[in-house]
Amino acid sequence: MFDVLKQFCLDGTPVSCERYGNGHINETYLAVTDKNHLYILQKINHHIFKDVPALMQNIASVTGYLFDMIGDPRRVLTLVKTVNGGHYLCHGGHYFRVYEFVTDSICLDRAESRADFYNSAVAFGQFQNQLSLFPADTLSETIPRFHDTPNRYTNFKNALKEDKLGRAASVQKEIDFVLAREEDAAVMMNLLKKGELPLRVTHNDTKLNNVMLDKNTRTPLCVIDLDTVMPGLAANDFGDSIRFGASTAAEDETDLDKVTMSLDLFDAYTSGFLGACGKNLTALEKETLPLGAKLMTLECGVRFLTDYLEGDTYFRIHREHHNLDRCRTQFKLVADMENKWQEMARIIDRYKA
Ligand code: ADP
Ligand code: GN1
Ligand code: MG
Repeated sequence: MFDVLKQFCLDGTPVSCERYGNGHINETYLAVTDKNHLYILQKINHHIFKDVPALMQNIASVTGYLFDMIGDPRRVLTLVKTVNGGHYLCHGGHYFRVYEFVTDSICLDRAESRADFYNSAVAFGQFQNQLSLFPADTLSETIPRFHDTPNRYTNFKNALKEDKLGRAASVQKEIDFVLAREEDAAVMMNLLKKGELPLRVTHNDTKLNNVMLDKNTRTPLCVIDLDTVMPGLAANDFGDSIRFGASTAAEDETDLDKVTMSLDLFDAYTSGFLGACGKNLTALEKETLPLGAKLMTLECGVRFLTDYLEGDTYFRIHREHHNLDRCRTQFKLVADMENKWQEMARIIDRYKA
């Protein structure tokens, strides 16, 4: 990695470079120089992001736009240029980029308090606001049909038909769960197709560990992991945050009794998100926020199950059946949301004004 780092304009000479973070997609490293300057180095997963130049152009334009607006490198993810003036490096058949490390920050896999989760909602709500006038047509679609849930169903059914590893027979319960919800899965995309929901510039991967909070005040600094910033639905950004952050357990918890969707955390997120960007959302966008939560969770479960059937080629796994464990927590959350549907709608009602 030192060969790679040499090709970027760093403050000092790198003295260490270690694997870092819990992302499922890219390979992330923390690099430190002899001047004690911290950087994030990432090997971009080009099997997933097939057009890296277009991806990096998206990130450079979005972060440049935000920097012009905000002007503080702790409050905007900041790319470090290569010695040749580029935004990324191609080396040995792999693509690399470097970001300024967001200093004096924390990045959480679980909210340690209601306030932490509220603050992550403010971060994503503000991000949505800040990009509300960004020219969406200049962004490339880095992963086509990323949150097209019916298309995720098609991929799932193909994987099921192929059943490459002979795993389908052991997951019949999960397969039935998916198939029973096929009609619901299309509702959001149908509203979009009918022109009833607007496309906005959205983040599309609004996990809690894609937000940096200030270490001392625990208030929002910036949103990171901008690989999937592209036109999308506001309710999906809301929903993906609920999926991950309002769960009472980790995404890969094996004791499903521990996995529920916390209404208290749902309330906290709704108040932070709508407080930050609610004035820009239409009545139907607000009304469909609970549906966004359910469909992002269902879709993610379907994606984990598909990957399990296909032999774990997409999401990085750390143990056998990891994707199946992840799928099961998602379906447990979906079922829990179905039981709490009225309460979720009431919470939205409370904050929508
Ligand atoms: P992935 O797409 O694999 O999730 P991320 O861009 O989210 O990759 O990075 C993985 C982790 O690395 C993040 O969850 C966070 O902990 C850390 N990280 C990423 N960028 C920064 C940054 N600029 N400053 C500090 N930590 C970062
Ligand atoms: C991936 O990159 P990361 O770990 O923040 C995935 C998301 C999933 C998430 C599930 C580009 O997010 O879509 O919701 O895992 N990112 C991509 O934890 O597929
Ligand atoms: Mg991430």
